[in-house]
Amino acid sequence: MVTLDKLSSEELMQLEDRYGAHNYHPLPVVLTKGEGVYVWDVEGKKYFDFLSAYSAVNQGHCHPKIVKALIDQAQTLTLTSRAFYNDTLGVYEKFVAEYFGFDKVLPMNTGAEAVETAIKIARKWGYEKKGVAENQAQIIVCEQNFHGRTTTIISFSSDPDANTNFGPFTPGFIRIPYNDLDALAEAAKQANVIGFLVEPIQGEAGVYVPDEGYLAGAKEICSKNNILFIADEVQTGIARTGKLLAVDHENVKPDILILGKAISGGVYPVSAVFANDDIMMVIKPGQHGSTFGGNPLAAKVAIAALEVVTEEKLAENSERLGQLFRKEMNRIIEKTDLILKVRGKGLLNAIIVNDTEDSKTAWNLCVELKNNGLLAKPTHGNIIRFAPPLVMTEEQLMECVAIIEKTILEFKK
Ligand code: IF1
Repeated sequence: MVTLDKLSSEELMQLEDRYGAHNYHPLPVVLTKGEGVYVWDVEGKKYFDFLSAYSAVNQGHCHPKIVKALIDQAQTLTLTSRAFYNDTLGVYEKFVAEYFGFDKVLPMNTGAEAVETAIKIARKWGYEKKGVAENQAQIIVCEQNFHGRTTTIISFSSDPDANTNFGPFTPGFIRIPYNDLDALAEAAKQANVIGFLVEPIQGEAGVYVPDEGYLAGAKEICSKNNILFIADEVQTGIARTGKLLAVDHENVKPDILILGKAISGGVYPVSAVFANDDIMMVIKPGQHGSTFGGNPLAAKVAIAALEVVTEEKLAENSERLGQLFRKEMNRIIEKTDLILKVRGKGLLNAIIVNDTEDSKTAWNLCVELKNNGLLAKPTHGNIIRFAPPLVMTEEQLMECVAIIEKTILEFKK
């Protein structure tokens, strides 16, 4: 019999391997505690977290204000369902709609659910406002997109891992190259197009930052063709890229905005879809929903998490430290052949390792970074994503740069 408080990392990894589905391949580190920019493994070793739970813990691990909101509300009322009103939902909806500048919000729980919700709203708008013929609506998406794991979302993925043997797929999507306004203009001419769903920076594709002007140009093409610009900011939103939203870099206002992850500071699953009334009001009672969406815990946690973003000026810090980080990475790149380049915005960055996509070099580098006290994860073979919590200080960032520099310069393939 296993007792739960005395297990080693090795034993805990074996438990996951034996009893959990093998849908992940984690780095071999077993975490037990987090605080701010740090996490600790079960043997007590301390690390800088450079993943931030895929940008969900932008406010830092176990932020006291967010945790307090969770605890206080958990002792009062957790879930009513939407069959009844409660005294937190409306307050949250007003707060968050004003925070992001939209008439209305539709609360959900996970990022994928919010993307599904946006697709449903856009389609309904297409039929009822744009006048598209029944079941003919098309949504434009991009190559290398990542929007989640549901059957409809993987239907328009270009990643074989995401969709092989998961068919049959949901029709109604047109895939075009990312960062290609000509391709968008061309696709926009096709019949029955009602939306363009896009990540302002492609995360899973390896922090692929589009050319300046791409988002503004895309929005313009959408407006001209009466197509909804749907921004998936699940990963890029909430100050991650140096502005509250990544679209803010180009002063673009999406018709539909999708948020998740850090809207709760990683404390509780909260996602949200925003739109103005002319779009959102196509959804009537009974046509969409979720048992947990917008529940009192989620509402209180999200308000606290967003207050932290403002109070602690996380967007400004992300912008400033992001500039410094890329400058330091470029300095290191001068000294080595191992890293080709750094790219990113704010504190969403990636370095490109000089090796083939199927090589183990990026993975092995991450193992060495871990041994040196910094946790990051490769994406797409030879790319390493660096996304620390946005509460990091300059001094801490420079400590991290030193770890990364030492690891890279000492690394042997
Ligand atoms: C996993 C990446 C990050 C997202 C965007 C929707 C969702 C995501 C733009 C769905 C989720 C995740 C999920 C995570 C890995 C991950 C990821 F590597 F795939 F790209 F963040 F970096 N839209 N992103 O990035 O949100 O349903 O998961 O709440 O383990 O699959 P979700």
